Amino acid sequence: SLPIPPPPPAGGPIGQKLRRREDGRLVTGEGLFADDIPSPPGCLHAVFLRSPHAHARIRAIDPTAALALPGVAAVLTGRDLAAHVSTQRMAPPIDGLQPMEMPVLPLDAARFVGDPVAVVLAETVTAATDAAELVEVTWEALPAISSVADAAAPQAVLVDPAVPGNRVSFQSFATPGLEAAFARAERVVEARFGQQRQTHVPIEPRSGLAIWDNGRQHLTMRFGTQAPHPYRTAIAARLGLKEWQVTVDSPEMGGGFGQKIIPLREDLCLAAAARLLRRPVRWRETRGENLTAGLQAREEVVTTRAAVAADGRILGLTCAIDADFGAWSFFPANYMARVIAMILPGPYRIREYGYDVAVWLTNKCPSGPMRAPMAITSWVMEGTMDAIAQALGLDALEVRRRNSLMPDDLPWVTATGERYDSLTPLATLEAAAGHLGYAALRSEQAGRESSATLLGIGLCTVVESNTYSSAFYRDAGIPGSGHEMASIRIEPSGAIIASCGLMGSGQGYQTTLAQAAAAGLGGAVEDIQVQIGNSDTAPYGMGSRGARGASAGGGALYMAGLKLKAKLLAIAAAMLDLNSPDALELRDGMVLRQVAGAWQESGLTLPQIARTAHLDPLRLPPGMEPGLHQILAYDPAATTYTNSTHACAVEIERATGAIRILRYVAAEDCGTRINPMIVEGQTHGATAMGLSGAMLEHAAYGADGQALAGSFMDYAIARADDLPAFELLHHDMPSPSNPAGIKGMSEGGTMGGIGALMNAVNDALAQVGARLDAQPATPARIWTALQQAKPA
Ligand code: MCN
Repeated sequence: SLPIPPPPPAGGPIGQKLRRREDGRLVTGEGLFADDIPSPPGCLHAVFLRSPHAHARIRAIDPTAALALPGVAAVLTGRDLAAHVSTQRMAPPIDGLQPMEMPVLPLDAARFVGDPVAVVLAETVTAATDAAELVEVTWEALPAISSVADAAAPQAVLVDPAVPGNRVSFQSFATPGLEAAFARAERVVEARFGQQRQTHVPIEPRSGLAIWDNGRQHLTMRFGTQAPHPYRTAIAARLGLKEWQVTVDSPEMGGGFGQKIIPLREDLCLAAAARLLRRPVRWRETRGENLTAGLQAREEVVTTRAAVAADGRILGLTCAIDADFGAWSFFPANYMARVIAMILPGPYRIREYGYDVAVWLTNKCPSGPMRAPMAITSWVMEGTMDAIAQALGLDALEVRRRNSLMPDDLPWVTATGERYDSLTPLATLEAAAGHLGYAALRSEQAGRESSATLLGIGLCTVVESNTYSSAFYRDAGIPGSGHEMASIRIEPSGAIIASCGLMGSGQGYQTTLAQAAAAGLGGAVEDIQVQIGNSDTAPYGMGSRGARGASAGGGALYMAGLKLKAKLLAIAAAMLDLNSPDALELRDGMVLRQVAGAWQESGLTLPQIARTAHLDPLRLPPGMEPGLHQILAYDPAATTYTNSTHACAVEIERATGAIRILRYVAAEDCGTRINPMIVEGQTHGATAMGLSGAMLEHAAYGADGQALAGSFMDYAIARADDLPAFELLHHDMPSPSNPAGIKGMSEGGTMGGIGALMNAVNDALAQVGARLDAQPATPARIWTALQQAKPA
């Protein structure tokens, strides 16, 4: 990777609370989302026919009646498409992973309720919907696997014939001294943590348009995607096209949360149908499809065993993770479950550690990455801390202090090899607990014995891994790169176009990426236009995911800006007849010159230099290329780790189990903040997502594998009045491994929200001897736990 340049100076564009430039068009209804794109002439509408069975053999599909309906152009099944879209093989070179293959549409069997088995293409959505009802499928229902217990049962039916015992991966790890740590423990404390299946719920479901230009043999995909280039690479590979035959042009995207990174099967069907039928094809996913057949995530059960000394210090820790990945995973399965185990020890000095991670297949919606795939981690670690405090009769905050990494411990390499070079967990813990008024709340709690409500205090310190350098992929054993490419182009008028491979779904990149580029370049933020989302005009990049946009994308643009500034200053020196640019600086688009130690305006502006570079090249220094375009690839030196502490107080009504969040504080360290206002917005959103999952959301299935949450009537998400006002504190320790000191941050709030809420609920329930060992903490479940605790 490139040498790390100096950090941006204070007072520059980085660190400014600028308002989001994109909001004007978004809040006035002028944003162009996929479904707003007018239909090109001849456009067909796609509707998918989906399996009503959790598991069933497809004996035959008869489209005759459907094809007879007016306006129906085609019905395509897995067998029709097999020759046109290659099968996806999931076989990353990871220990313990069973390879799996998935055709674009199933050939022989449907594996979950909602599995697409045919696509109907018609002149209108109504005709396609009516026709889909007329497609006759001869099903032979098979026994369905609806839980890990079913999957693991002896003689269980196989979800995928290639995966014996339904266990798609298993990984195990232990440090050599683990057993000895347990042998010398004063106590062994065990705890269980269950998390329910959830889904991403982007406000805009998946939608898009595929256009095949037969003359040019060229495909245009107008789908909202978080990663235009990997998306294009995958589409081209699956359809047997060269990447220059595919343009991915993402319109505005109404939320992604990990669901819109790679092309899913519907996207591929649209591309293949457009090419086969030589007509544009569009699709708008329904909410029901999105909830049951988009992608799901989070269904995991984790048990921990902590070997502890009498003072609460952890001598050794083990965890066992069972993850239910549904019928298939669109990302290497055991990476996502193993990352929970990898970062579980979080901010604590745990030298002896071991894990077992098993990933199971069931007849439920396939899994994929969802904001913080390791979301359960912080609750597990921090819930274990609370269990230790309870078992030993110690204070929960004190147990955390005793185990916390101290500033002198850095750099710290965890038992699993994660290297923390800057982390401030004790500082965020003290800040959040202090701001919440921890001590006063503890006294208040003790005085509530006869009250109608129970008071609970939840603490959760998060270590969020993000940025994910190329070294991370190598160490995790999965193919992948962590680099991002940036391009900054300055046109003759001085207009600046900044670009990289990210695509936003609400992160405010038009603003933050312009700030990062401006900080490097010395241009004014308002003179920089950020153009992203088009695979042909943006340089190849890995896209927006894993909280890497700010550090990798922002870092790349900052560095490209610095390089281009060096050229601008060299040109300025030539224009000013100076021998060297050493005494020149560019700030806000103006060239400054140091004279007798003071900076003075030189009279030259960035547009004047740009004009010279493009249109008057003979004035350039000898040998310099005309023009102003810098492209640069930045592969981050390391995975960054961001820490935060979430602390909340909740009140639980004993008679009903209703929860009210009284106070919510989060103290965070994400290094240099490009835009503090956007960081706060992301913290609000991520924390809301965590709280919503911990309190309400459940992609529930029946014992027969039937999907039970197909609308917002059944799948509850938090509304504004379910959520508290967030009190945010910041503690910024710049990352030494990032050129601008940036760490990512947009997933930690989800981890902290879950942990703080669940720990607060359990802290309240502990007053009466009850505990919830699984989310969601709905009033009904809390009430049940309270009833069961009564006799004790
Ligand atoms: N930021 C900053 N300074 C920092 C860190 C971040 O100013 N030190 C800013 C960034 O410039 C960026 C935003 O905060 O505008 C988020 O940055 P980062 O944490 O790097 O995350 P990414 O840009 O990689 O975004 C992806 C991340 C993920 S993984 C999911 S999932 C997610 C999320 O962002 N999905 C979102 N935030 C979302 N927000 C919305 N509205 N919608 C989604 O689908």
